Amino acid sequence: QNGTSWFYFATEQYRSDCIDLADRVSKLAKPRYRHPGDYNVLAARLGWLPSYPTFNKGSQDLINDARAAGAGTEAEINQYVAQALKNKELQFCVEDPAAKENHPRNLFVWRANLIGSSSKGHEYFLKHLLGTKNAVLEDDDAPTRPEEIKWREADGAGKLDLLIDIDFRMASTGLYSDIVFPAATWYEKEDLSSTDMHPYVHVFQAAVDCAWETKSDWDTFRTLAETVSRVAKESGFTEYEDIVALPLGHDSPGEVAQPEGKVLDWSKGECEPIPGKTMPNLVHVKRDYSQIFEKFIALGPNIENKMGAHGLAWDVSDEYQTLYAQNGTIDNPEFISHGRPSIYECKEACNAVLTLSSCTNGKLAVRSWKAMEEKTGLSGLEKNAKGREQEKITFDDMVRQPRFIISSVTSTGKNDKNRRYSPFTTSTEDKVPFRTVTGRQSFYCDHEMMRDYGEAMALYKPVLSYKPVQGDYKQEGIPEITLKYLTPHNKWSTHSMYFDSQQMLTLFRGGQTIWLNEDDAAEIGVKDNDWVEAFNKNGVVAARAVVSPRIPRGISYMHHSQDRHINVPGTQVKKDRRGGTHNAPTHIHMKPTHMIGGYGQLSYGFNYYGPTGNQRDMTIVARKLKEVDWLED
Ligand SMILES: Nc1nc2c(c(=O)[nH]1)N[C@H]1C(S)=C(S)[C@@H](COP(=O)(O)OP(=O)(O)OC[C@H]3O[C@@H](n4cnc5c(=O)[nH]c(N)nc54)[C@H](O)[C@@H]3O)O[C@H]1N2
Ligand SMILES: Nc1nc2c(c(=O)[nH]1)N[C@H]1C(S)=C(S)[C@@H](COP(=O)(O)OP(=O)(O)OC[C@H]3O[C@@H](n4cnc5c(=O)[nH]c(N)nc54)[C@H](O)[C@@H]3O)O[C@H]1N2
Ligand SMILES: [Mo]
Repeated sequence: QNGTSWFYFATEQYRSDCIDLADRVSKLAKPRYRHPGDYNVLAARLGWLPSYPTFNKGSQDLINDARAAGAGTEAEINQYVAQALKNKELQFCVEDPAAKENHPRNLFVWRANLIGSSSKGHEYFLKHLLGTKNAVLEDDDAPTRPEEIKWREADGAGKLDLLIDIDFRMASTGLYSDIVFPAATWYEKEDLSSTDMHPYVHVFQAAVDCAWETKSDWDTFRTLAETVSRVAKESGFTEYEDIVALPLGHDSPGEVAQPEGKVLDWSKGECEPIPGKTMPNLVHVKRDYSQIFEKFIALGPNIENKMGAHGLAWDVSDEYQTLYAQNGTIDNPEFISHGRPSIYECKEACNAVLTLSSCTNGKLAVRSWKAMEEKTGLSGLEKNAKGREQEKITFDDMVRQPRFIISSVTSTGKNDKNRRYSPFTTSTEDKVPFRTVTGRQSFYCDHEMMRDYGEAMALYKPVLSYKPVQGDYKQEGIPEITLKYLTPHNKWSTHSMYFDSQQMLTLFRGGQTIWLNEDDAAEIGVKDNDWVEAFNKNGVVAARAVVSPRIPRGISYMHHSQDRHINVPGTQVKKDRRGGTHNAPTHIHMKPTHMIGGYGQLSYGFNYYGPTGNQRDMTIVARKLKEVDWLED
């Protein structure tokens, strides 16, 4: 599931989305909808974006119903599901996100500080997802009600039953979680790291043992798998047939499923619902909760023969075979994974990745280029991995020193020891077609929705007109100023990390700050280091002012990202509420054109494509916080 859409609905932000798309469309077009959430419903329906929880009925119930109605094969069951959707006997959850049966219930947060750093619309997370104290000032005030989403009163009880955090810091997410699993730091565990910031892959190693109950992320998930499997056995909840609605993926046949970029909505009778074509693929998966652990600890059969990326696949069977000896095998005749290569330990899992990845195994890198040659009819691509066929980077190699990544088709660019990576060079130099509708770089994009929004060609678009607060929050004798509100990345932290380390706290002010232009600050009687509160309809934050001529007039800057545990006093605008974080005044804005799918480069790719959680074009009201009240709880 793409995060932006998931959180937009799970935190009920469609209720307060102030963007009216009537202002945004081309003067020559008639927009389908005015509310951005409606476009996301369309995107779920037409297979452009994933959408989870998916249907307002559990998969097993759905399959049982289909069988009772005479469906036998998977194709017949899919047909049943498509018809049930068409007849409106079945719904996508995004059509009714506030309905209890459509709520997400469990959420694991791992390697993210969701509630502190990434929660755009932070106060709505507190209100609707967690059902806890929050400082949302004005909710349910979207200027136009959605047409495709059922409007219900929000009960404010919070959707989640269980929030689990896995972290080595007690960050904001931990503060709000039901359970916190203490994680090993980078010097207490074995792990791999690679990034697009440099051309190396390197390892983490344990310099010291894990403190007390701390575990590596791998061991935490393995322990969880073991526990869930045990409980599944005890409770008899073992096998489950799941139907996964999979969007039309980039580099799959689905990317040419909706030709000419025409938007045809089966729910409006414009076409028939056909899985994988006019709606998502429906993929059947058999789950057995009693076997999660057995499967977790071994390398399974699905990658025994072929692996690949970007619509290509190549033989890995010989390399898979080497893992039997390298890692040893799972030895338990009762397990489905009996006799398979072990990935029980972190290091075994790391070595499985290194052995099977075309970026760390030269033989497979060459095969990946061969697969590309076959697909494109080009020759000579193999040379990109030249000289490295014999290399097989192992964990222990990298204990000695980090290693250069081997060039493979999994990236669009080339690199070698004398050349830094740069994207798309396989296309510009080797003539590998760009993965677009045309196979070329596209400047003109003829999808119907791109044209509706006047964006078939790149163009300038003015700042959104964002709705200011409506209520009267004025305070006698305290002047206010309305400013643009930007939240760029912090110079004194990496997201929320290191912000609260003693060294960093002594380097700059030591707490939350908001940067103001000196003339703007003077206008509201604020001097450098004074406390201010900044609010809009989404929430309120309290911080010390950094008054600087480097900030242009009319703009305020609050760095992303701080946590809710250092200098978070009460506010005047909402008396019993603490001023939250930089994300308290933000709100997710989604751009409909980012949701387009089923059309070449405009197709969904997991972790690659989908609407961004834009929080720009925001304004706040800033004023001096005369009284700094630290509140009692
Ligand atoms: N308003 C606003 N909001 C933003 C942004 C913005 O510019 N403005 N930027 C956005 C962007 S670009 C991003 S990338 C996100 C970042 O958002 P997040 O990724 O949620 O932010 P971090 O604070 O980096 O959270 C990472 C957490 O993982 C923990 N961690 C680190 N290593 C490990 C590990 O090995 N194991 C475990 N279990 N935990 C570990 C850290 O302690 C930390 O708490 O925020 C987004 N939110
Ligand atoms: N120290 C530190 N380094 C980091 C990170 C960190 O948290 N701390 N995070 C890392 C991560 S995950 C990311 S994504 C990157 C992010 O790094 P960048 O992409 O550089 O992002 P920002 O710092 O959020 O914003 C960059 C600039 O965009 C300007 N800006 C805001 N709105 C607009 C606009 O509408 N138009 C234009 N043209 N400019 C605008 C802001 O004023 C700001 O100066 O940084 C990475 N590096
Ligand atoms: Mo980022």
